Amino acid sequence: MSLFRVASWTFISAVLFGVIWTEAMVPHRKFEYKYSFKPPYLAQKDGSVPFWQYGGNAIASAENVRVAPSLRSQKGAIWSKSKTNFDWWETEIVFRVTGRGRIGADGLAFWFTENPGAYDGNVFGSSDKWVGLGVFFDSFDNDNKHNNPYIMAMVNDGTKEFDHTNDGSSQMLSGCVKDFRNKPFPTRAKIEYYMNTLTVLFHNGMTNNNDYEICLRVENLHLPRYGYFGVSAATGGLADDHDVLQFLTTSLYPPGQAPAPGQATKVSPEEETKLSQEYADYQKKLDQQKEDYKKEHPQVKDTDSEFEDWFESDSQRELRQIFSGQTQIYDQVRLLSQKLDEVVGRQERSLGLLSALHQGGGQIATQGGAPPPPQMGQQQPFVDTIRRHEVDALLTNQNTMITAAREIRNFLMEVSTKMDRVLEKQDRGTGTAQVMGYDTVSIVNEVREALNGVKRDTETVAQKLISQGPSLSNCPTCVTPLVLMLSIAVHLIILFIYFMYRDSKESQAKKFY
Ligand SMILES: [Ca+2]
Ligand SMILES: [Ca+2]
Repeated sequence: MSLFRVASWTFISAVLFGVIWTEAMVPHRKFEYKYSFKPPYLAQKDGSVPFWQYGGNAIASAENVRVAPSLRSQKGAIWSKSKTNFDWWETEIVFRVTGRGRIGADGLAFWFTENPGAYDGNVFGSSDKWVGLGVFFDSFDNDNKHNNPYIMAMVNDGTKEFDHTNDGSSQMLSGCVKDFRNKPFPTRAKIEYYMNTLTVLFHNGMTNNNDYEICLRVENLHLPRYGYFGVSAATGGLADDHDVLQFLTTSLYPPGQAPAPGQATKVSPEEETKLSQEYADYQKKLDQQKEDYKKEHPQVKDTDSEFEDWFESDSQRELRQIFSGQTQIYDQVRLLSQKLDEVVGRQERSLGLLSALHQGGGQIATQGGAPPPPQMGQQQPFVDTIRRHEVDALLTNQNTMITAAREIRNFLMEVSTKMDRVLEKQDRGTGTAQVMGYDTVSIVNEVREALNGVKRDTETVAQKLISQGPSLSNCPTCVTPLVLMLSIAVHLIILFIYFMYRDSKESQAKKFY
């Protein structure tokens, strides 16, 4: 009893330890709004994005940041205004790369660097020789290895120049071929840097689900402890729209190192006054803008402008419904394809079993006619035709027919010997008419008898054949044609001999006259 108690306590404590250990491994997460942007109101009315600075050909709207538009040789970037103050982080970028061309250019880059880069640089719209991490979504295949669109990560210590002609293949940490252009839903990337391990996950935008795939993972990586986040993009001779819809940063803290709530939100007095001043200014600006708007559009009611963003237009709703419908169709098609694969697999298996059975059919039949396996399904009746009793019936029939054929052959031989005798007598040609007449009558009688015998035999064989039923009519080894041929041959021979005999008799009779 005590042993059992000890064992159960050990088990419980092990489970508890496991739970605690697993929970202890999960990092504490905190959303970092200063390193994030997302709609609605991504950009304010004056076009600025709070906590971010953008430039080059980038344009920010309430819904997204068009980092580079689909025009030739465009470059743009958006950089966080402040440096991070956390060691580990995860960033989710929701973006769209769309263009009318079958291929596009140049691509989009995610940055985490010691200093913010340029807005019109050489590496996907930002600066070369950076210090930190760049994750590139490279649309254009510069090295002609047919491996683009490609996602890759590269770390630079400020000395290396990006090797565009080889698509950076010799400099990258790791990468994966993933198509991110022209997808029905926005594509997403999750870039995580936690405990010196970089993980890049990718969502291909084919569904609205949360199914990320791993693209790359690099361990023992050392990035600058604090840095700036950025996104840049560039077009070349070919051009895509490069839109970032969301940039969401979360700081990660190992268990036990989570920031205390007070500490996390602690701000210096100067910053506090600055922030409250900024807030007051912003509020004032907003009120001013509202006033201006009312003055400019006196006929428009307040509620309209306030609530119009809460409702979607007919076309937006239609588009959303089409998208959700397509997602459902896609899921169903995927499910159907899986089912079809299963069915095909099962059918192939059934066919294999069936052919094996068919080949070894006789063998199986002699083993006692075991019923076919239940998975034979609809093919069962076909296998049923080769049961033991049927094989037996077939063999009996064949034997009967062989015997009948033998009897016919014996008859034929008898007839032929008798005919030979008649011919011999005819050839001699010496006997009297009387003798000849008597002989002829007896021979004719004999021939008639033989004919009747053949007829009887043929009839019995025919009756036997009919009584065997239709199953044998399909039998490839039946003797029916043979019997028929033989009987026809016998008839012909007898007729031929009879005619010969009659002719000779007539000629003899003529001689007498
Ligand atoms: Ca390239
Ligand atoms: Ca390439």
